[in-house]
Amino acid sequence: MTSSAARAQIGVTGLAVMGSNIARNFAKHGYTVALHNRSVAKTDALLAAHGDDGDFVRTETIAEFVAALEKPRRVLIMVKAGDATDAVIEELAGAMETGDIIIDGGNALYTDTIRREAALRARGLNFVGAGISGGEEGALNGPSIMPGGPAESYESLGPLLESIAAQVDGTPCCTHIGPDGSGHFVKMVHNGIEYADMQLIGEAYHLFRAALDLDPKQIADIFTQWNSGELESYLVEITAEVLNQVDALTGKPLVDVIVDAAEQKGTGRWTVKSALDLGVPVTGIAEAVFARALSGSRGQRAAAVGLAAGELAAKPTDIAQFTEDIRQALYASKVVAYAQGFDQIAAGSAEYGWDLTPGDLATIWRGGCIIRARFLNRIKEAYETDPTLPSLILAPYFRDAIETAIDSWRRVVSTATLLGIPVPAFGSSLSYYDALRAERLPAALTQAQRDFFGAHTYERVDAEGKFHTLWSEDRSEVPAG
Ligand code: NBP
Repeated sequence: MTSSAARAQIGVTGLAVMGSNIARNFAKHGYTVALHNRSVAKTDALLAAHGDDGDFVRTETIAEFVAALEKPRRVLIMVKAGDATDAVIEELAGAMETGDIIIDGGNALYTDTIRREAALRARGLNFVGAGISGGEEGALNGPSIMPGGPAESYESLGPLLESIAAQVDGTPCCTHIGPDGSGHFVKMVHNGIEYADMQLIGEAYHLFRAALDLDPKQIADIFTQWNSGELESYLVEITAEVLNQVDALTGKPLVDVIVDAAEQKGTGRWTVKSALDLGVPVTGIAEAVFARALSGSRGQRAAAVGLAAGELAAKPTDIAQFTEDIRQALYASKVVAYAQGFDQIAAGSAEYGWDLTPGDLATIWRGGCIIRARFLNRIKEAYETDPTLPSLILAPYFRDAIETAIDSWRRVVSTATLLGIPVPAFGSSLSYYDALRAERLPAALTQAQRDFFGAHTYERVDAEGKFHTLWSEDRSEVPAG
């Protein structure tokens, strides 16, 4: 650790778990990193433990911190998202100069990022809202980074970010996403997909236990096996590790001593709220968020235990077949979850004029982040072949995969229902698929009802224009004008 003026290529303020690991990552890549934290103790703790990782500049005040940076200055904020981010931005902006770059690497709500970018642009500063995925380990060894903001700031910032990002097949898991809030929007949807993926894995696990009476160790072996096939992914890999874990206190599988009430920190909820505003059916993500909420309704659940289940069917006897059915159902449902997430990204892009490239996102999610998976190569290829795909499930590879999976998928959803085992994400994904491929939907009846009680009008299949029926009179039909 040395100190001299204006020589650090990057500054990191906010040195908790994420900030300290990203600062170390920059330093390990040969950059001089200026360090700052509200309380100096964290800065000193980082230097004491990892000062040898590279060249750091210790600073105590924002003025010292800004003075330590070469121009244009690049400052990465890694503080608790929300008011803290605004407070830090305000302090930094007062000390920085035209053309300097402030990067928010926290989990900001994308509408906050849009607001902050506009405000800082008006003050001559570049603001980059960068989604960063991968948790502590990714931050240190290579995260997936989704930077939004002005394209010109990426020219100066991009090479640094790309060098510390995860690399897959020689390609960094970082690219300029688009203007203002697009980076945080994409990170938000990424987290939503993560929710869906985890819920689907949870449902597969629950079926193994409740329908096939397998124990966690046996299920871990199945997930390990799956991880060498088309389901290969970080989440499937860690699921096997989690299920193999034994509780040191009781000797039981650790998963059995963990309370079955899941938390949600907010990004899943944000994804669903945004999808509602955009009118995009992200049923898999929504079911995942609601499933966590239901699991957390512990009082209600305790009161409802033992309610009638009705007559339940016999459990499957062909374990190998049903295991394969679950694998297929998981894969097909996962395709649906990603298809819905990419639909939301397309809708956000259109709404905010971001001109996002879906294939780029599949590329930078292949490494560093929680949803990294072999399967993302297929998504990348699908969008490279046809960037205007109406839905991912229409890409030949995924259309064929679902065609292969469909019988298994139906068996899993129907068997689960007959056994009284909840599979909200498997079930809603299958219904979504069936609705999307249906020639006619009951929405015609909905439109008729709306016209009946509210004169909302409807369109006809055989004529242009809007129509209204005088329902309670002679049922005659008149153009709505
Ligand atoms: P936290 O979210 O726990 O935030 C702690 C940091 O914020 C400390 O450095 C703290 O300073 C600073 N801070 C707070 Br709190 N209020 C402040 C204020 N008013 N002014 C200045 N600094 C303030 O840290 P984290 O878990 O490392 O996450 C950092 C960001 O990265 C968050 O936005 C998070 O959502 C995001 N993120 C986290 C993960 C993950 O896996 N944890 C993954 C991806 C993104 P102090 O030391 O003085 O209290």
